[in-house]
Amino acid sequence: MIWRTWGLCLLMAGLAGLGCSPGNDAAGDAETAASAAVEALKASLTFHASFDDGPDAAFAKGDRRIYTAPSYEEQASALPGIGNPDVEIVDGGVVGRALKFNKKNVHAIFYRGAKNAAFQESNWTGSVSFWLNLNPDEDLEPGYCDPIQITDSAYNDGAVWVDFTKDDTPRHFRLGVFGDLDSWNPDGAPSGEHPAFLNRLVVVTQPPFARGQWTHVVATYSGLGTGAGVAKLYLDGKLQGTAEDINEGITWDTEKAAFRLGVNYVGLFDEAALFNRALSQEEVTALHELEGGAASIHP
Ligand SMILES: [Ca+2]
Ligand SMILES: [Ca+2]
Repeated sequence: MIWRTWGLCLLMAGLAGLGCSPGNDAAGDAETAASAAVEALKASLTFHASFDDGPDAAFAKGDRRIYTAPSYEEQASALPGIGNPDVEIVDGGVVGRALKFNKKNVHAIFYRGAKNAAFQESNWTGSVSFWLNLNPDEDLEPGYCDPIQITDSAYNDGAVWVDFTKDDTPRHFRLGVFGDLDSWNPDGAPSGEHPAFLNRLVVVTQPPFARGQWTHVVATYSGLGTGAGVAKLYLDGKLQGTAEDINEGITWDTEKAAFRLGVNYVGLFDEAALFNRALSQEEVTALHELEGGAASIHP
């Protein structure tokens, strides 16, 4: 729209021999671009859990309810609600209230994934956004921790996730996006050490997380299932790295597909949002700066 307006402007200027205002008002241009980005976010939002009025999503294209099962092996027995006494909703979120994991969470706590994440087997494209508040090195218990996973099965089989590593000091923060396991790892070699796994990850070796401070995480993914998938990780609005050549196919059992929260996590978690597009840098910036969080971009 901006370029079209400019083009029209130049045309008008040429015809009338008059100056055109946009170039004289850089602040106005930035404001227009930011409000265009907010409108684009609004049109692409598919899910938002604020935790301000309880654990169910405030906006969702699919099922709004949160579910809990004792573990992901027992996901089929999940019931609505937060069924882990060590997870509660507290004041002091990045906006309003937030989810607090008091102890390492080994329960399955999740939202239904397929519609909320706008999944499709060919050209799945989207973004996930959320905020964390923890000191990873002091607060997490031993082992890997995945603040979010979007998958029907596991981290290595049709999944988008971020994790904190277990053996690094400080713990590294990583983005992983993988299609079907038998496609990217046909030999069935151990996934976590596989070169095709490690070379794919976006790794932040000195992540900025701190207790008492909210850090914004956005992961975008596009073209999954087309043979040319791409994924990007942003922290506090800044691009950290890009994973390219995500070539394998991705299939889901949509009944099992879930937006998993707080896998082995300890700390605060807030403002989980999903979009049906890979957000641009401008849109990630606009999302990062939204007053009032994603409630202000409900369609
Ligand atoms: Ca909140
Ligand atoms: Ca699959």
